[in-house]
Amino acid sequence: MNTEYLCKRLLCRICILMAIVAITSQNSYSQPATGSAGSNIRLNQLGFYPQGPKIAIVLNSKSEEFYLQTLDKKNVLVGKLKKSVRPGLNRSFTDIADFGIYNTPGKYQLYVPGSGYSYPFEIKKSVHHNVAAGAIKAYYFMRASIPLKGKYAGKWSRAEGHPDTNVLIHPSAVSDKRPAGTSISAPRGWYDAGDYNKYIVNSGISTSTLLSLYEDFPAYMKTVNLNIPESGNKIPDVLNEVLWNLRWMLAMQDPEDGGVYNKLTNAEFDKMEMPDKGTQPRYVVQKGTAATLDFAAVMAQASRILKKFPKQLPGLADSCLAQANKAWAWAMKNPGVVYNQDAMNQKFNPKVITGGYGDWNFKDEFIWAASELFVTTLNPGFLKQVNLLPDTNMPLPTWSQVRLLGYYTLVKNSSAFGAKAPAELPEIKRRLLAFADKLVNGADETAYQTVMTKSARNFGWGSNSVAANQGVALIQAYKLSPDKKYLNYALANLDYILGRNAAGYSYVTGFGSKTPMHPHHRPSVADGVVDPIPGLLAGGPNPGMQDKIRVPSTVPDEAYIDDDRAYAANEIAINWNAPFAYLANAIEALQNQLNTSK
Ligand code: 9MR
Repeated sequence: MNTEYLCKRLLCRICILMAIVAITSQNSYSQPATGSAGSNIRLNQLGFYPQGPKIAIVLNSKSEEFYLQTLDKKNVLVGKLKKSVRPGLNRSFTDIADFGIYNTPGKYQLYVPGSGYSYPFEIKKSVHHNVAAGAIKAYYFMRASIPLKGKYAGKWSRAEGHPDTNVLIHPSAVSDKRPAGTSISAPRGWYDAGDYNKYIVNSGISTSTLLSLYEDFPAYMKTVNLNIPESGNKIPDVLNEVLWNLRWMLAMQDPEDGGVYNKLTNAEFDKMEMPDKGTQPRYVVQKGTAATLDFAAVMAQASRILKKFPKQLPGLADSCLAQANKAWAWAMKNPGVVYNQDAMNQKFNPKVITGGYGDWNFKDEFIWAASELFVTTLNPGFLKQVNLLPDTNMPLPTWSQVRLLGYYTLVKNSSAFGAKAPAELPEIKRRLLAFADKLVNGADETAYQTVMTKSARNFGWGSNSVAANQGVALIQAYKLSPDKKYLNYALANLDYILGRNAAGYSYVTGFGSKTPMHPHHRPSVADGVVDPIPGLLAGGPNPGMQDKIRVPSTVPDEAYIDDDRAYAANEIAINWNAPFAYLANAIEALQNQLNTSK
């Protein structure tokens, strides 16, 4: 920061302070007629931390000023709107209302003459606590093989679906000991998304992201109570929830050879009906290298985390590590087994047309699994078998690209390595910070002042998970090098998800003033309850329209529709909720730390 910039900031703050004094002494202020709520003022619909940044975006403003008001319209601050440096993805400039200087807790709204009022929001400590917990509780609602009781599920209680105790070995998955038609038991797990199938590749990144949330913020996560059946059993609830999926995953390994089946699935998607109505035969389908390595990574990570609970979970950490080792050994022997659903369907019946999660490149899965196994065992042999730096790319994590999950794990656990630290470690740390710098660079020039809105390329299928995963990457950088810019831009992406965006939605069901009411999610559609299951992150803007449902605008960040047929923009999924849950809880944990360290 240069001195000129600092002086300008100081001057601006003094102006705003003077305005606060003038207005609070004046108290009631004459108002033009009420505008339409929320229409042109985009902000985090839940609110802001007292000491944190506070930004709203005003579209098509005719005013140069904004007013921060109590809900009975008393002004507490007037500020100058500032034009965005660059236009948005729709080519229009926005106006930015920065009221970060105001830090008195309470309930407020923004008013912009000619534009109207924002949704009401709060300034308070722990402002994201409930949505952060809700994002994890959402997994309880996604559980297979258990009835959801009213005590935990409220008006969304429902019967058990998919017991999965009689699962057939699909012809693509036979082995000597498990010929076609053999039945195995693989109950529990989370439904993947709007559908009722369970996919190992997608479970891998989702389960690991929630495990990392606990691993990175154990003290805070011990305080998050989810009111689930296991609550109070002396295991933190986030881990209780993870265990529901982990125990299913453990059953997806062929004990004979260590290979892991890609998925447990129907041949065809269920209808838009409640889970207990879905009674088609269930299959485990073909083993594959991606599934097996993702499994190895998750089990290795789970092993070192669950080891801390020997009394509550006797033997489980050891079983996880044993199964991780077996999976690793299978993958070393079978390093290139692709899951190509179309090719499989040429050869076997029944044809399986549920989600593919097909991946053709396993370099990243090898890096991730080797990193987790190394960190858990401190046996450098695992890392020697992979190339940790195959190129200079730093790809944001997705279900098909997990390299950075390995880097995060190596970096955050590096103090335990001693002489066993891999030679690549300093370079990986350097790249992680360079990646974070690249993310934040120029975000302040965008129309929404976020990393997410820098590029149209961020807006594909599940775009909201891109915003969340960018936030996770920034939190990793912040843990490595506590520069506030990383934390603030992580928070800005959370603001994006919760309403500071072009479509004007808080994209999380049940949290915010304008939220998805019709997600592509079978229970939410079929349960007869008006409100969808809460805590679910909608996929988000995606101009691709792979579902053929026309979105109201093809401008990338506007391409969203709240329609339950629109699975390419309005489905929900475990791999989208997980980085969101990580981001929201991490921000809460870090804000608490900032408060207590004062
Ligand atoms: O999230 C997946 C996305 O990256 C793919 O482009 C898309 C098409 O293959 O599939 C998405 O995953 C879906 C999965 O295949 C089945 N369950 C629902 C998932 C979310 O839409």
